[in-house]
Order: sequence, then structure tokens, then C-alpha cells
Amino acid sequence: MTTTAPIHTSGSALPVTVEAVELHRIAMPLVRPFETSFGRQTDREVLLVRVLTDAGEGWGECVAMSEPVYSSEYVDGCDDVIRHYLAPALLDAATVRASDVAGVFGFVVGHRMAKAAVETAVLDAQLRASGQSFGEYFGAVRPEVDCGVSVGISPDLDTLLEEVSGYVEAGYRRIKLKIKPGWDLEPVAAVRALIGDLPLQVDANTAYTLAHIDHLRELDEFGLLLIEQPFPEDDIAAHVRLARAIDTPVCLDESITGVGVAIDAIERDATSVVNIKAGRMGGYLEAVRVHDACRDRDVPVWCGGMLETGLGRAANVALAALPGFTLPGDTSASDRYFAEDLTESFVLVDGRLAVPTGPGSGVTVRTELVEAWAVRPAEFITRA
Ligand code: OSB
Ligand code: MG
Repeated sequence: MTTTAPIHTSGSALPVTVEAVELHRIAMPLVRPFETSFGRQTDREVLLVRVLTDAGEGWGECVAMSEPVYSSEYVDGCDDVIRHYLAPALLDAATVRASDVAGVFGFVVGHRMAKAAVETAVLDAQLRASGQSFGEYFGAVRPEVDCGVSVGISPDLDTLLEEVSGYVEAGYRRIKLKIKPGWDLEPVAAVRALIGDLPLQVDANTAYTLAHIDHLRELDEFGLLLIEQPFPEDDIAAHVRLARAIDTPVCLDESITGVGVAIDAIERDATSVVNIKAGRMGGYLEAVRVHDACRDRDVPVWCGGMLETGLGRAANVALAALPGFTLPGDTSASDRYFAEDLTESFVLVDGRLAVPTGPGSGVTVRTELVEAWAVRPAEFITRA
């Protein structure tokens, strides 16, 4: 009963032979520090995967953070697992389509962000060769997507309100506030008073426990779209209990590592909205499957973010153009993150970003910047 267009895994999408995998490590300063319940980030250390194939090149961005604080993955770990396991397996696999890659990587447990980065690079190469865009391949149904913005924990309320005002002026269609114990009801009340009835939601990144249920119920008076991931990722049962106690919809992020968990969490009423992040799920193909499963169950989804560069953003925006993405995503404009982006800039127009239409990701990695921003020499992995 899947109602969405199927992934276009056949037809013009010819398989490619991967001849080399390149790993690039760059650092990009954020325009302002980003603080969450798990820490404060001032720059993004990005691992980029470039595959060289018989049909041309493809690029993928690894969304892992420098430290294993959002999930167990982190940049050095992804680098290591790609270098020692994923890249050699891909080079051994002869010809592959992107839809084969998860199978090739099936012998490695977990490491979804690493797998996603490589799979995306293969998909980019494959689609560039066949002239199809990510949006067409995923089944996009709209030329642009509604955008929200994720706002970090501030040193004080004045700073928070000033930051939020700027985003409202820029035209964002939804505000998300990071919360944690000690930074929740007050900032939410202040921002609600500032923004009137503009959609507002909160994200706790697992900072609460069941002992906070009564406290979290106090959020109900602010008419939030949702509360994202209040409890630890493996505690689905705790989210079931909160969902029963609170009027605000509960939305899982960290917990949803694939379509199986998504269906389980929905069937148990742990989550009534799902945050889709391809990196967390092992790739865009699994993300599309989660979208389809949610749509079949009338569960709205929205596209999460990991402070991606234009490369990752291009793919996220294409994904967010699928029909089940009915809420604004954390797909913000380039200037919300970086003074200069790694690709063409994504510019907010009327609160939306345009879905790229060119082949593959539809954006071009500025290789001179990859070189200029490198924190270490590139690594080249070829067939043994
Ligand atoms: O939980 O959604 C999250 C950033 C890094 C890690 C986790 C999260 C986030 C964000 C930022 O909220 C979303 C974005 O603008 O990319
Ligand atoms: Mg989140």
C-alpha cells in the first residue's frame, strides 16, 4: 500500500565501477556557536567522500560530529571504518548501483553515518552519469521546500530573542529551540511571546528522564508543534509514557535508525511525527523507506539536519520535497551556518529553499575550498 512513487532503481540508472575512494577532511567555522544539551560547537569538521568511477565522480558528506555526543559515531571513527572496511568492500564489488551499496556494507554493524556518506557519493556518481537529479530519483513532488531553523541554547534570554528575531525577519517558517533541564519553560515562553503564532517546536536531544514528565507537561500551554527526543535513544518505552501524558506531539530523532524502528515506534505510539535524517539511517534510500512507511501510516515527517554544508543540504532539500514531508525542515539557508559555503549558496526565498535540478546532488563542490580548508592531507583508497 505504498502510495509514493518508487525509487527509480532501474531504467537509465546504470551501475558504476568504483575505481578509487578519496577522503577529505575540512573544518568550517560556524557563523555562531551552536549549543545543545550535549555540548557547544563552534565549527564543523567535515569528512567528505569522493568516489571516482568509470562513469565519473560523485561526492558525499558525512554528517558525523567531531565527538560521539549526538550518536556513537564521530568523524575519526567514520574515517576509520570507511578506510578499512567500506571503501575496500566497495572497490571489491565490481559494478554497483546505489541501491546495492547497503548490501555490500551489510557485513559492518552500525556505522550508519559512514555508510550513508559513501552510498550518497555512489548515488551522486550514478545519477550524474544518467542525467537524473536526486529529487527525481527520490520522488520529489515540489520545486521548493518550507524551511525552519534550529536555534541553539543561548547564554541568556536577550541573546536568544535577538537571534530568533533575525530568523523571523529572514522568513523562516518555523522555529525550533534546543532545550534542556534549566533551559526550557522560560525560553519557550519568551520566544512564543515574541513570535506570536509562528510554528514553534523544541528539541531536547535526550536530556530528560521520566522524572521530568510533569515538568514537560507544562510545555503544553505554548502550542508547540512537537517535542523532539526528550529521552535516551534506546528508551522507546519512556517516550510511550510521555506521549500518553502530554498533549504536545512527541517526535523521535536519535531513536529512529531505520524503517524497522520507525514502524515499531509508531505502532507503539511512542512517536506521532518523525524527524528523518539520512545519515542517522544509513543513507537516503533508507530515509525514503522511512518516509514511505510513515506516509502509509499517516505520520507526518520533516527533514532534520546536522549543520550540513551545501553538499549535504542539496540532498536534504531534495528529500524534503517528497510528499510526506508536510512540516518545515531544519533545512536552513547557507548563511545560517557558514560565511562561505562549500557549494553554491542556498538562499532563503519566501521561507523556502529551491530543490536543485541538475544531475546528482545538483551542486558543485568547490574543490579549491576543499583544499584551502583541509585540516589534513586527502587519503586515497584504491583496489588492493
Ligand atoms: O538534534 O536535530 C538535532 C545539529 C547537530 C546534531 C543534532 C541536531 C542538530 C540540529 C541542527 O538541530 C539542525 C540543522 O540546522 O542542521
Ligand atoms: Mg534533534
